[in-house]
Amino acid sequence: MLLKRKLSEKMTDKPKVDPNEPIMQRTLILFKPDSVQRAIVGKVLQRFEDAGFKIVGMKMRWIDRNFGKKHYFDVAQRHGEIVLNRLLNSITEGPVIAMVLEGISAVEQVRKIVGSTEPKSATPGTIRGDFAQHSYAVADSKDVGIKNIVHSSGSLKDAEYEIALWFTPDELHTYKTVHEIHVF
Ligand code: IDP
Ligand code: MG
Repeated sequence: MLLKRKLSEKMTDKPKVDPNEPIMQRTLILFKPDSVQRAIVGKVLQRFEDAGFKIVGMKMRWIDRNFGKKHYFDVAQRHGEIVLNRLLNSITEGPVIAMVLEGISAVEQVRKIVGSTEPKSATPGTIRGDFAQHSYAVADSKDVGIKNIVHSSGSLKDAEYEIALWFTPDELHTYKTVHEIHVF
């Protein structure tokens, strides 16, 4: 009986919220050159807006490799030089649209909406699962970066670093949306 009760309590446990992490967060999104050139920015952005995320900063920028290395500062260490090189080739092949989104647990929630890194493995219903199908194997065979539509910050710490890299404080805006009445 005791065991049963403990099990059911465990099943209904709410996820533990890290008390050190703010509930309202900002995260960085990049519409990579493949989504800009495929003209699907509006459809993809709609998913974040539908979930109630607020755009607090937005710009279009054609970055160079140096800036790309700053943004992807740990990719060589995590995935190797070859992956970084292909990634720099693809992120600099056209302009990107950078956006800062704000909302409840924005870093984690936006990553859920974006889906996992490889489109072929990304779950249907996620952006990468619904708008792309590229695989590591195909990208490797063509010596190109994987076409996965968007970037989103991987952690709160990364988000803070990336937002400061892409935006000055006066390019980020504070205003109210209807979501503050109906969603938050
Ligand atoms: P994420 O974008 O899902 O956060 P990261 O591990 O941070 O993934 O890697 C950054 C980017 O590097 C990915 O979005 C993807 O474009 C590229 N990348 C990562 N791993 C690989 C790989 O194994 N092969 C090819 N490209 C990769
Ligand atoms: Mg990442």
